Amino acid sequence: MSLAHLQTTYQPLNNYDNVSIAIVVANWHTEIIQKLYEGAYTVLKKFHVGKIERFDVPGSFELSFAANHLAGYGVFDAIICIGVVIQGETKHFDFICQAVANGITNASQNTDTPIIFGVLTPNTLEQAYERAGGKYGNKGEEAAYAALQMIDFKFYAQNVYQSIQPNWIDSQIDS
Ligand code: RBF
Repeated sequence: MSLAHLQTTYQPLNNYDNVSIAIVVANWHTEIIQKLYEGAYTVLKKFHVGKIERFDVPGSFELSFAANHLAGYGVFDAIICIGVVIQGETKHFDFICQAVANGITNASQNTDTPIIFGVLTPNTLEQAYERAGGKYGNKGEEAAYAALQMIDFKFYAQNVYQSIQPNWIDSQIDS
């Protein structure tokens, strides 16, 4: 079973009227990027996300800087990064993919903001099209579902656990 099936059947839980989501778009392979962006935007609109803002950066390498910077303002509930890096074209592939994957992971953890990895890393342009509204679906849509799922995750965890004291505090008081 493909992961795409699992992700797109996630049923978003919240009311998203007050939610703000940034979509950061790397301007390489712009036709594919546009399809991924539209896929993400359509899903967010479908679930009535209150504010969707697009930011453009030169290439995928810049995605993690932009996401980290935007997350620092604390106004976005999630940030979706969209890019396409084609393996066959460049030795830069490994550098760019590693950098953006690590950069997004760090930015997400440092800012406590879900930052979604919507970066295609196929071998060929054709494989990229297949994942941007072709036979393997639209990874931009999946990125939008991932953002909503992570917003729901944070919302749930904060509501359930924020008021609960960690166990070690009880043991301090008892002793
Ligand atoms: N950016 C992408 O988003 N996708 C690419 O496939 C891509 N290929 C690149 C190939 C080369 C040789 C170079 C120099 C850059 C490439 N970039 C690509 C741009 C890169 O992410 C970044 O914007 C620039 O290196 C400027 O920091």
